[in-house]
Amino acid sequence: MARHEELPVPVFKSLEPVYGTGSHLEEAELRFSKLKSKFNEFFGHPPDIYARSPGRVNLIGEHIDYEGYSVLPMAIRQDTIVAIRKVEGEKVLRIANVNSEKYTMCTYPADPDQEIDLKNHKWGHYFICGYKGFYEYAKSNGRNVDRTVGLQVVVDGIVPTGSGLSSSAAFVCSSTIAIMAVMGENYPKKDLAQLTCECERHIGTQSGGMDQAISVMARSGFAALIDFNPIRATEVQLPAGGTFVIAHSLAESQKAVTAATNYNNRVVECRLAAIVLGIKLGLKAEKAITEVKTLSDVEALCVSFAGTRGSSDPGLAVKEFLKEEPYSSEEIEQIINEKLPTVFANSPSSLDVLRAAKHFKLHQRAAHVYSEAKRVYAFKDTVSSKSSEEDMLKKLGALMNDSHYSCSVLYECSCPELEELVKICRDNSALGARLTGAGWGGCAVALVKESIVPQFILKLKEQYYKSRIDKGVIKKNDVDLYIFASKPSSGAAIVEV
Ligand code: NG1
Repeated sequence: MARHEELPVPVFKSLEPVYGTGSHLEEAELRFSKLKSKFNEFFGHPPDIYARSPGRVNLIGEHIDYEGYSVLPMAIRQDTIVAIRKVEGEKVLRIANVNSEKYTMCTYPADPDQEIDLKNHKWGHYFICGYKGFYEYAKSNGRNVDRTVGLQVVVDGIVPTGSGLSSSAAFVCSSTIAIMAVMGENYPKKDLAQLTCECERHIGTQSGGMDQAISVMARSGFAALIDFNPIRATEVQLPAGGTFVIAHSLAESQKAVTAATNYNNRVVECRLAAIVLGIKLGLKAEKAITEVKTLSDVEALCVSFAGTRGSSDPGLAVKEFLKEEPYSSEEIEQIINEKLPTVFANSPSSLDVLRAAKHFKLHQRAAHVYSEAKRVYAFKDTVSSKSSEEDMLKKLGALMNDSHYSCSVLYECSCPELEELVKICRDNSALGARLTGAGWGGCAVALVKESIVPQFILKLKEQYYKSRIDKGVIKKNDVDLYIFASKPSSGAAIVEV
């Protein structure tokens, strides 16, 4: 039997296989019917087809997917639905949103080769990522698809934006799949995971692939260990007595806007750390610059160095060869015998990083990546071990706490609001709590014993959200949008209703 990631995206004629039964199904039915009438309002026709793709919460493995390391997320119930209709001969893409006040209609030419105007950020750009990605994939696989067809689109997304729950990937994946479906195509899920990861980079972030992979490949009831190169998802059954509670810090992180100093900055720092380590461990500078892209590329060298000290921890090489004080550009250029803008000449977004950076913290970033990569396997091994559930939950919580410490202190992707929230989670008996997703705002995830979830949520409402409601940051009636328990949900689907 084919592994499930080899299969195409499932096509359903009803909503139950995606949303289950009960209140979630009722909510989905309402959304689909509202989406259909909005589509009619905008375009005077019903859509041809729908595609949906979920957001995700990353349980452990932060900022390591782009370094080639496995991560362990689960899909959440909140998703983006894209309703779409093909309009032959119109040569225009019209992208509307059910929330038309916040997201006004965007119009683009029906041209798969168009460049995305990054200096002028628009919400519709994420759809264009999917549009370009679909055609890039079709072209490289010799598929003959009409390149001039017009599209009418209405989007309904309920993954909170800027929250570290992958609203962007949910949007890019549902867009790509909707376009693919309306064009009469369907590709293996693992190819879609790869192509959506690559095409989201058109927005200017150097995305690692976790979000798209879990959004496309998730299976209801399971978290997944996601490996890269090649992309693969292995189901992970979580212990029944623990629940993951997601809580928004209410600090919005605008990843695309802050990329040069935050997300892409870390990608560049990791690459530089990897090149410097490679050189210190014996590679010729020229070879290191051309061949070393990620810290996983030099892991074997680091491990064999550690072997000389009776260890297998790549972190030993970090301690030995990367100084803790930040490096200036000049210091790195001296070690690698090349100008930094030359190293990154093919990557405009990395050049933006170089222009914005004052210094580079190579030691801290590499130490985070190698230790976080180990924690992912420790998490996976704990879940599949024979320990008692009590012990298992304790260990998972401790790993989450260690991950948070590393993100906060070494990777510096936390913020004061997340620190306060994580502390409140721990003070209220969470077994572990950490920031999730890119950080610099967005959500925390806490592992909580199933039996205390309602009290836990209540306490957080009192201790974190009440003062923010009083200050008018959020409305009292909306608080359940910002803190909720989550079970692993299903991945992307095409819906014909
Ligand atoms: P979010 O939380 O969606 O901003 C981002 C990246 C991931 C991963 C995490 C950090 C995108 C689309 N997603 O996630 O690939 O690197 O940060 O672990 O860029």
